[in-house]
Amino acid sequence: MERTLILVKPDGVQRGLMGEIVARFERRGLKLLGMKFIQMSQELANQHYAVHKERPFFNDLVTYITSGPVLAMVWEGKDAIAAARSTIGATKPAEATPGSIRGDFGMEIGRNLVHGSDSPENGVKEANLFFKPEELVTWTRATESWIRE
Ligand code: D4T
Repeated sequence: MERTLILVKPDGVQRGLMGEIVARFERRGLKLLGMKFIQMSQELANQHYAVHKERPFFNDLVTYITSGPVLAMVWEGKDAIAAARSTIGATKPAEATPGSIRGDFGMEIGRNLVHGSDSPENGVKEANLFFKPEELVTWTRATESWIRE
């Protein structure tokens, strides 16, 4: 089983797209383990985007992600990373496939609405960065056998 940290970024929150975005992961068949609405601190943003520290867009990235509240979630499933990333769409929304979140709602890389972990290792790492173990719920989904063989 893989885990992915999904963030509805400040633009998604401000534009009233939280419900729309959550619904897409839910309908896809991923299982929600935890969710919280938070204002990210500078420190958390620096940690979350540490891999981009040397990139020219790093400061803009931190300013953007801390510019308002975000909805942080952990979703679980077999192949959760790939499934979530295809639901999200390409990093540059102008190139994202219609039907993906960024392809349906986005225009700019600096306003790309959603974050999703890019590997199983980062999924676990990022879930642990945003959530304490007791904030993630272990539960049985009644529809499991209709989603998974
Ligand atoms: P996130 O991490 O937000 O889910 O985005 P992606 O996984 O799709 O893309 P990424 O890690 O390559 O980039 C992280 C973040 O940086 C912004 N960015 C990226 C940017 O502003 N300019 C750039 O040239 C790149 C490559 C967008 C997403």
